[in-house]
Amino acid sequence: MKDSQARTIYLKDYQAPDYLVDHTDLSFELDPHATLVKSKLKIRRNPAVAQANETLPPLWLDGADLELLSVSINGELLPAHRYQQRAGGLSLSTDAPEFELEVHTRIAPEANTSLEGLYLSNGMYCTQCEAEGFRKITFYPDRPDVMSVFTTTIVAPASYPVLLSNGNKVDSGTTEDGRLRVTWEDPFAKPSYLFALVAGDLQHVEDSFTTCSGREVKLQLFTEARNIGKCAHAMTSLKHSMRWDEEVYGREYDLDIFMIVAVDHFNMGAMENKGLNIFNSACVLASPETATDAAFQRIESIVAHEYFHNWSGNRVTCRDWFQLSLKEGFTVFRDAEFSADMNSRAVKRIEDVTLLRTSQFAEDAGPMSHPVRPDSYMEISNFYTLTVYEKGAEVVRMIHTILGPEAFRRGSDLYFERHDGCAVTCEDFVAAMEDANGADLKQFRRWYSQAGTPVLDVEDTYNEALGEYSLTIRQQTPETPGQKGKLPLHIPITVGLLAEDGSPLRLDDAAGQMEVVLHLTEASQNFTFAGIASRPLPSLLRGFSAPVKLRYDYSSAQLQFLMQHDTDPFNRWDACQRLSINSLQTLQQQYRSGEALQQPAALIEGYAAVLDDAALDPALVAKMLALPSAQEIAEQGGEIDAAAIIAARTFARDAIATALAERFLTRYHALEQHKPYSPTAEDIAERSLKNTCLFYLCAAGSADALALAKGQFERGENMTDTAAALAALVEFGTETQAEGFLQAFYQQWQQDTQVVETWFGLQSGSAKFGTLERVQKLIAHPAFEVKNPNKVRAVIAGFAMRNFTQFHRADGSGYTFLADQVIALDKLNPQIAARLVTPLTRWKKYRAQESAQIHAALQKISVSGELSRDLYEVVSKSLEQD
Ligand code: B3K
Ligand code: ZN
Repeated sequence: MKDSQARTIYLKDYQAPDYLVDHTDLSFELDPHATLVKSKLKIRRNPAVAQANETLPPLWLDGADLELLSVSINGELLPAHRYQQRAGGLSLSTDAPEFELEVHTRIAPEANTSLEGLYLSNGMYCTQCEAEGFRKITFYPDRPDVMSVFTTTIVAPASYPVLLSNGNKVDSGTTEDGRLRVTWEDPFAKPSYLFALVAGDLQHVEDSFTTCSGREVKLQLFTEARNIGKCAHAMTSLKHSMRWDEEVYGREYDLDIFMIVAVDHFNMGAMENKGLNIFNSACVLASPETATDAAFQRIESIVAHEYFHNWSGNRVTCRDWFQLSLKEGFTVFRDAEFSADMNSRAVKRIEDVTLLRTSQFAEDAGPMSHPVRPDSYMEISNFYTLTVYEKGAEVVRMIHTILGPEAFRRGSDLYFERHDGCAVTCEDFVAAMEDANGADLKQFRRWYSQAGTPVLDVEDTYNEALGEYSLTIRQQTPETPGQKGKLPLHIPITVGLLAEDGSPLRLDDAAGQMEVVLHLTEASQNFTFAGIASRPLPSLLRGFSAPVKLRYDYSSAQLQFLMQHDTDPFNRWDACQRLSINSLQTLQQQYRSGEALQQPAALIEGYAAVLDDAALDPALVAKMLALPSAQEIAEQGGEIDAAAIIAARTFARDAIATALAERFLTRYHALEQHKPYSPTAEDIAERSLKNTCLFYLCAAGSADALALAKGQFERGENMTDTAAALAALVEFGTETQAEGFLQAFYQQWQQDTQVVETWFGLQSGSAKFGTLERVQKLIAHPAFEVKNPNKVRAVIAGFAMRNFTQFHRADGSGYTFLADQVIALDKLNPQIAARLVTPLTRWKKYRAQESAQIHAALQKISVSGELSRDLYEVVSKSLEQD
């Protein structure tokens, strides 16, 4: 492993830029192998750092993988001694505080497999510049605190009729040699990471939106011709987002046009480039026949997320990349609230909390653990993490809980007003929240700087004579790499109390409300409720009011009681989760001590009651009936014993399936829909419960159940039902049957990229069918493309991250396979390689044998040769725990 890559950048070393760029004039002559990029920059000394009578410092321009053709200042070619090309950029000496710099470079989009900078996807030119991709396009001060007004001219052959960039189209024509030429002007100053360019033979759908002040905005969604029928849902989602941001945050769109482009080759979900969002096709294209309900909902939330960035990210941006959560945490919070308003609030919250508990908590306890605002990084691409995004959103949510909705809105209004057009910090966000409300968030700020998931231990006492009920809550945050001696955090804990008959108690101390937010600020604190006539049952951390692990010794009977009576739907689900986890832990102990596994009676009873409760939202029922994933069970603490987890979970699933088979069948038939597909919350809820029932019915193994699944598969009414039936058939049918259904599905859908991705994922993630041998075959399949991150995610990540059973096969072959894939991918796409290695980073948590095997796989990567900076950072930090 090469360690010259180990350049660490620290937040404490931040310095304001020496020079500003007032105007950026770019021109592109597109060619797959030799694109000519000319940039003209109006540069001036940054007055904020200039000293009187100073010697001007050199100008630094970042650049990577560029062929430098020429450098001119004020129209004169610069002699070679005035500039130096170094690793990572260009340094120029200047003799005036203000000048025009012109740089010509050549780049090869065709050869760019990192999908950062300018590259080709199915013959279409597109860009991805966040965080540091612009430096692969031209030499530039590629940092978010340099904000410039951009003009972009694109020249391309006539076979690329659509030429797009940020802002408004101001000119177009044809060059003397017959090429097309278009010029775009973006009036809003922006950092280089928000620059975008697209060129291709694209179709589009068009709509319009009238803003709250009456301006008409043109909305366009561009795709390759074959996908033009899949744009409607994204367009509707965009219009809903635009309206919601006006109504909830008072934010109006600012340009006359808003464009979205779908591309097949993309490292993540989407990108919020000013006025020209670029999306991974999988996160924008949908039709009922080809996309599942989950895809419809994902599209709605990502379209909203990118749109919301126009204010939280673009108009107000980050000073430096340590502040990434300023835009990402806030925007995730905004999109989560939007989705909650559009769909079922409880279900959205459950999904977000499941992600946190399964993956963010693991990240926070692993070798890459970092605070929401990291202190250092080697490669910023590695810090687009669940901690920065999801925990960051939880931090914003806690501010919302502490201040209340009206005060939060006053804070966000002040934040946008104060910092419009500026590049600012997380501190500026918190300060605006305080200043708008005279609030004190001094201790709360520790959430931004302290890593690790806090653990809360709760005990209670009841004094019958005084009618007082007390909660004692202790907090403790575990040590994380490089951070010892954690301080107490300000943690808002929403609590309700249930009386013996299940009714909610009015809390005298909370002005007769049914619930109260307790502010835990000390290491240990006591909270007393007066006027309580008999011992209550506490409903703690309602709505998951803080991203913590909460321990309270509930009995199974108490959890079943909460499942039925809690007025907080999230906590009803959470009680069910706790009951499942307790049952699964007992089963794991039985497995480890070689005993016969016992029926999880309390869990079956609890599930039966949930299924019998006709008043419960079917979506919530489906969530309650889903056993925690193996990965989530693994995160419960202690040494991970993969075999015990798999045995316990499979046993519990089959026991539930057998015991409740009749109920599942009745509910399945009652939920069959005889109406056209619609992605409404109600219909999605019904389908999710129906398909949960189908899965359990097939798990119980009767031929009738498989026939039911076969019928649903063959009717093919919508992709949600078809894919759910296929998943059940693959998991519980014979191998020959599974093979047959998968073949039939592929035959029908092989022309559709998104469905083929679903098809790959169904196989690689199957506990029974997704063996290593099968995954190796999928990699050799003609539809697999190693240069397409969606395919890599569907097959390789599907196996390594969503197929606990096969990935952790006892011979360790899954680990070696992943190591080999990561080594190969690193040469093509470092960002994807560094993401894919995640399952190997937690080697320390496993039992001795697996731990040694995973460690060996990491070592294999580490000695495989020169690694990218991305992969080097993750692998070296993971091995440092030795
Ligand atoms: N801001 C982009 C993420 C860019 C990731 C760069 N490696 C998408 C988003 O969060 O909206
Ligand atoms: Zn974002």
